[in-house]
Amino acid sequence: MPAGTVPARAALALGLAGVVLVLAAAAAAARRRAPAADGAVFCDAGGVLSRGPRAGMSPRLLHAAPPVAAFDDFLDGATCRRLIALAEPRFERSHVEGRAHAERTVSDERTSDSAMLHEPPASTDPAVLATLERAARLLDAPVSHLEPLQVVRYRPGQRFGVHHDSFADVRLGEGQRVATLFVYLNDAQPEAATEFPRLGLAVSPRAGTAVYWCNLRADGAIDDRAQHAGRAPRGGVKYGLNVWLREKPYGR
Ligand SMILES: O=C(O)CCC(=O)C(=O)O
Repeated sequence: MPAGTVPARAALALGLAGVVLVLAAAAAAARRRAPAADGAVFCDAGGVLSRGPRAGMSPRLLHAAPPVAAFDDFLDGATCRRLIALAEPRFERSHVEGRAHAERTVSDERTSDSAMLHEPPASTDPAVLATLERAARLLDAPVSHLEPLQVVRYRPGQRFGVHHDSFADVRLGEGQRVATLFVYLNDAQPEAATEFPRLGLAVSPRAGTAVYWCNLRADGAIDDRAQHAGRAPRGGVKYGLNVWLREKPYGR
């Protein structure tokens, strides 16, 4: 059939539309991976998985899509013990955050204790600075995009029910929590797992292991599959550490 006939033009148009779609998808993916002009960062699981070994941390893929990875050698024992020691005198009843970060309330859904390491001398302790630097290296983000470290403690029966780390309504300059690194600071009972009910995944707490996941989809929408819970130990105590990556620099 000669070029220029109606079916040929239709095929050409379809082909062009396909190319445009592929290019648009590639451009969108690149926009989400590269730091934006305003310094915003996004979750990049592929980058984290390949960067880990270069930064001396071996990933264990716990779930493929969406990716959830464990880095068993994220923190050494001495750093874990130092972070617990810094947190002990600072623990208070944990809060849950409302639709935006500023709204904080006590809830039966979160009965653990939390300690913020956001003020000197804790915030300038070498263990805190080294942990922030290590997380920033793994995430390939500036330390300024990390929230101050938050240590959590669960005594027997204390728990954090199923929740999501990102906010339904983000009005603050630091933007959304795009990714979470949750680090176990001690070996706790397997019952005290971090559970992802939508993924059929439960991670047992082992000292020094960091679990990484994205809270948002590639288009920036909240990824419901990242819902998770901190289960209660039946005996002993579980210590963990939240390292949250924000889209934009976090106001300290
Ligand atoms: O305790 C856990 O295993 C998870 C903790 C958690 O999800 C949180 O503190 O936001």
